[in-house]
Amino acid sequence: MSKERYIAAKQKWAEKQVARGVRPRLERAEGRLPPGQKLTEGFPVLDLGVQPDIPLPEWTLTLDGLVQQPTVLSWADFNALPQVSDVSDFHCVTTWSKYDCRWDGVPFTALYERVQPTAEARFVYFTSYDGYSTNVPLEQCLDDDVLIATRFDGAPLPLEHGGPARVIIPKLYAWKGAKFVKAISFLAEDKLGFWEVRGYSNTADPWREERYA
Ligand SMILES: Nc1nc2c(c(=O)[nH]1)N[C@H]1C(S)=C(S)[C@@H](COP(=O)(O)O)O[C@H]1N2
Ligand SMILES: [Mo]
Repeated sequence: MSKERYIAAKQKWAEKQVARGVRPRLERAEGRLPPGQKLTEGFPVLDLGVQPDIPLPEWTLTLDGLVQQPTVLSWADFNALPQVSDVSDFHCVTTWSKYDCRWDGVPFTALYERVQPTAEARFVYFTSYDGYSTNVPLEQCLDDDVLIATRFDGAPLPLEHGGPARVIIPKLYAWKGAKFVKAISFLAEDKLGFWEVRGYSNTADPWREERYA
């Protein structure tokens, strides 16, 4: 994990804090839909058939693995962390995309700062309250558009879309973003998640159509 990359992410995040509020991603106005995707106006729900309803007083987010400060955050602790607002497009591997999703929540970089991963940490493994899991390289989690969202389109994140908190990683297919997130582990070696062990791509770049391995 290069320090430079972390600092660059922090700087972009700081600029976003200054701008605050919503900043639609206009950069991709041209050719905005990734190959093989269709635009949807609705917001389909994809899950494993279980939507775990965790009462907020019982909700925790565990941050562990190769970190200097292993932490279990309560809902209050989590919401006391720095906040960010971001608008991004959402691409599901089943070929639907949704434009201009507005997410509010805690930037991944804030969690990174809180737990201070060791130099050995290079991968992140997410687990969820419904038994789901997924994995992403740490560098990609440090992009300024990666957050743990608690609000969608200005309202608390509904349970069906992963409330109370879900991971959003706009540059990857949406299965890389864990709904109902419960734990985030920092690892030296990559560890495949729920769909990754079932043949989905490990890299999941919608612009390269990395759907299945
Ligand atoms: N915990 C959990 N997270 C998950 C999933 C899941 O089944 N369980 N499905 C993934 C998939 S395949 C997609 S496309 C998105 C769907 O998010 P949505 O239901 O809000 O559209 O969540 C991802 N995160
Ligand atoms: Mo998906």
